[in-house]
Amino acid sequence: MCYHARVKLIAFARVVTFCLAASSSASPSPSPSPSPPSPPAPDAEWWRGDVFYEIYPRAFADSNGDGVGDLRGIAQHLDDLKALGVDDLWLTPINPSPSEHGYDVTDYEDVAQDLGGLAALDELVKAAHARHMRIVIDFVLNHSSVKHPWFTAHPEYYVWRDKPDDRFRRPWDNANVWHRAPTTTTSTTTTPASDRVYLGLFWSGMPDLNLANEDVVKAMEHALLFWRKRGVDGFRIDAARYLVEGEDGTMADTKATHELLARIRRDVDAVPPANGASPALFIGEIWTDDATIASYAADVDLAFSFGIAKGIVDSLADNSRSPLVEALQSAEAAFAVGSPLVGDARSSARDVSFQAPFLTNHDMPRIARVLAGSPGSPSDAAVDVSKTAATSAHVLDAKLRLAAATLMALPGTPFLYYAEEVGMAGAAPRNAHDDASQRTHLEWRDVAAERADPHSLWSAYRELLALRHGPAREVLARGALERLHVDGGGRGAFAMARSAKPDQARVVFVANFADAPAVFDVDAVVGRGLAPVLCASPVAVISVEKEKLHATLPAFGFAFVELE
Ligand SMILES: [Ca+2]
Repeated sequence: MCYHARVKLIAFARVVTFCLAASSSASPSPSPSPSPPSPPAPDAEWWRGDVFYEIYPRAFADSNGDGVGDLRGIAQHLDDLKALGVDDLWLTPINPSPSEHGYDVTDYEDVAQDLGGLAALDELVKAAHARHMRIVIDFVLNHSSVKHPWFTAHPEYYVWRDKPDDRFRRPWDNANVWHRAPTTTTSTTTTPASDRVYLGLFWSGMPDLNLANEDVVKAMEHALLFWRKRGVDGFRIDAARYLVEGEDGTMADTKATHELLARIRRDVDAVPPANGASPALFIGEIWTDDATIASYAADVDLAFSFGIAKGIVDSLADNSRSPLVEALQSAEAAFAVGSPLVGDARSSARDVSFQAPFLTNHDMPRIARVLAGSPGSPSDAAVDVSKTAATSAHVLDAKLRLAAATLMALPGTPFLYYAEEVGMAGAAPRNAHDDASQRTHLEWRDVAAERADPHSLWSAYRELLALRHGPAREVLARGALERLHVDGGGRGAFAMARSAKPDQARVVFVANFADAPAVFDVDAVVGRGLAPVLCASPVAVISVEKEKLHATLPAFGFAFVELE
């Protein structure tokens, strides 16, 4: 559904079809065979320009038929991900844990046996590096499982009070965060239930680690270096804004939390990479407003753009550009110092490429479910062969393509959530806490069918990811973003420019978030009549005349246009 054509619109009609991926010199070929081991020169910020793919390992691919996805299953599908255009992987927690999601860790220096253990991780890292792909793992720094041996052997590793301290509340819902320790018995000790309470921000099963205790920080740094020695390329720091509480009950964004993040990155970076690892990437889960996210720019390398994610999904749910525009305005204010490509000397940390935009992740209803109807509605799973259902399936498909296009048009390092590229909707959640519904099993026969169809959503994703590996790679990843005024077109009409340098080549992204066709002009486009369309939805018509770009887009249509 994407096409690549250079169209000289003013001088004379000339259409030369070419493949951006094949013309790329900026990245390895997306050939499905393993690339020869000639790694590119080490880049301290290798992630800039890459496309990441978040995997929930237990639902991705099962290598041994026990019904549980595992790390060898991921290794077997690296070439499939490479063919899609994925550069690097983020794995949600792989450590031993009593839960399926794994965010309550019982051993920070081991891999769960059902995922294949440490040997499988070593194999996966080696197989990924052979393809120039990097592996980033979830690192749960804020809390452990209540079943971690530390909880009984080292109570000083946790945060205790004689009675609940009501100054400490859970920030997002004001819930109690103090929990009474259960009676626990091990082979050597029995710890009776006491009147003392421990801090557990998320739930009683995940006590917060006392990261003001130097012994705890040392233990966690030991674990980080354990993974680095095995070749792991980076860490997604879970709950990164909640690490160290203030004495007064401040739960988030304390000075001590900033200092801790900066320190562990410095200490890890001081150890040379081993086993083929690249310089370590630290990405923060800092789920809050953009200004606060930006305050972490000196502490971590990348931060997820939660506001942008909501803006894209809401714009598609509401058939309006407004939520996306508001999200971009917020990001512009937070990351106002511009782009490294534009040459702003102050931009080293707070530039636009600090952002890691995405659509949805493992903590959210999947985008295909949100856009198909209200999340949780049991009726959306009903089979309906009426014309209405067929139409809505077509609309959903178009919306998912526009979501992916918008994601690839934005600055920073984009993250996909596994199976978004095949429109997987996940299960209908049974209640508000049923987050397992976002982590349903990927059906590989569905992927195979989508790959075989050049008009499928998977194929659209492949074309869009190719933009990130073609000549526009640098400007899309690191260029400045300028929202452009649109003249006409209704509430769905949207335009922005991505610029490497002022008054030089730039990519203009035009889109229509409404459910009816849109015809509009984009002002302030300095073109010279040459308007190569890099990628576009079907039936999009773009022309450039008299310094205006004229767009005719179907419902949920889009186009990437390169202006020279
Ligand atoms: Ca398995």
